[in-house]
Amino acid sequence: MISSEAPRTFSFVVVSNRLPVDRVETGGEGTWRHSPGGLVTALEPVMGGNDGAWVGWPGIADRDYEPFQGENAWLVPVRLSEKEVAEYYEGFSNDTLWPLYHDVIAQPSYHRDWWETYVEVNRRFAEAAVAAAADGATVWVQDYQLQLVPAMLRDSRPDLTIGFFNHIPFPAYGIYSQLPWRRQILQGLLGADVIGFQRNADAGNFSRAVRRLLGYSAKGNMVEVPEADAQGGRATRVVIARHFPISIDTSGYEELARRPEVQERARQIREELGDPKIVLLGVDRLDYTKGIVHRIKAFGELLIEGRLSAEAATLVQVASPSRERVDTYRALRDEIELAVGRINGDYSSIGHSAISYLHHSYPREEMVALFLAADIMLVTALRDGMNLVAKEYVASRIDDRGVLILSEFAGAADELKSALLINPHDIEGVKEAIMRAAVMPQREQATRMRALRKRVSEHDVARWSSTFLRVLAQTRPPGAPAVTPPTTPTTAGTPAETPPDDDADHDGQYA
Ligand code: GDG
Repeated sequence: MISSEAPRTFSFVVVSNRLPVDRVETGGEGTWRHSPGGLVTALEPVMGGNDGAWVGWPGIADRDYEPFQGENAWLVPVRLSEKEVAEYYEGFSNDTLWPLYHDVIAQPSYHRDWWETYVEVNRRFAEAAVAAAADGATVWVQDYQLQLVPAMLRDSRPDLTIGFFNHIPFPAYGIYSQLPWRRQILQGLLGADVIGFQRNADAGNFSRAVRRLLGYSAKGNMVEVPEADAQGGRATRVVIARHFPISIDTSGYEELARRPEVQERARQIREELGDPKIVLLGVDRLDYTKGIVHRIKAFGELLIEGRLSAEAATLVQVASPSRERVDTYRALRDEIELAVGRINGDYSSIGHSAISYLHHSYPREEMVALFLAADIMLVTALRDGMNLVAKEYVASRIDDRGVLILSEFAGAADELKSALLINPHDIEGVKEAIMRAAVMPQREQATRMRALRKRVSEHDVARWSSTFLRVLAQTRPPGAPAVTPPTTPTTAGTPAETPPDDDADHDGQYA
């Protein structure tokens, strides 16, 4: 049947690898389930106030779904075949770009056929976005899976205002330049009007790659892209490349932490753990960038050396299942479980585990109860764009208690300076930080936690999206339809367009 209705178009379009809903098929019945990830929470307030569409993959291969109205946006599912999931998503995105952009902690795989599929799939996302975008619309493309989309959009629709946000790090030139398709990716990104990064150092790495690989001028936050003008003469288009550190729905976490049933659950968790003196906590997707093995090693050595006793201290490690079809992730799971098994074999007793290892996902209420139950939060990422878990822990500690141990290689370290900052590769340093946290006086805990909470409450996710969209709006030609940034109740009194704190040199890089 051919529909006589014209396809709907929107003045604001988000494009991300995944839709904010998952398709669940059980026994021939299909339903859409809201997937409350960080990006969904970040963009919901913006979508709610605008005439918005969201383009993304619904999580099931080889199925066509019609666009439909979701809670806050018109949802446009993009079809991917099994082969495309294997080559574009698990292959090029998760086994080439992910390890490369995280400083080759794992060896990236370079396959030409994966690259070709990445190009094809990026084109499909771009076409779906073009079809959904009204004349003069704003399109916001998310993350490393879709780096070619900005230029594809600009080629076919010069009327659009295009933003891109990279959720993961952008590596130093010496690493980035390994990529066989390094110029194509830069050209793809430079189709945007504004390219956002988590850290100042990421933006600096990007600008340096542009200078060295394309020879364009890139000073401060501005890249000058040479273009032909309408008469075939030379023109320059300015692209803004700068950092916009992402954050969380701070007041949502505080609200959960205030609930009596969540506080009761926190007490219960400690009881179930055998009422140890110190509860240490790690919460991560099971990923090699998160430094889970390093933290288990540090904890294990403290037990071996007798500096901590298994009766007095328990480590709870939530490792939520992730990318289980990629070989490196399977190998990591084995490595972590071997390390946990060894320590538990040596130090656990009947009814009490040295490490409570949980390979599950939990509802957010349970996560907040865990945060409230934990005296020490361990974020030991070897490289991380931001690390939202660090911010969630801080937001949940409405009692101003607890100590955050935070890797300096996580983007969050640029903002959360009152945490105990560590180098996760330095196992002795991690052990020292754990011991310092274990005996930290209540008053010092409170001073540090108050400073951390202030930062996270003044810089929440609504502020992140509104800052990005305001900078993007400033690049729009006069007369184009405006996108309304969300209101930021938690940041009342702070102008949303204030750039994030910027005390690092723009060209500072992590080699
Ligand atoms: C990428 C970048 C950047 C985890 N397990 C459970 C659960 N989670 C939630 C956490 C947090 C989110 O997942 C993970 O966010 P992170 O920021 O820590 O890490 P990535 O998944 O790697 O995210 C990262 C982020 O994008 C945003 O830009 O910060 O650097 O790598 O919200 O709480 N949530 C629930 N149950 C779980 O078991 N409910």
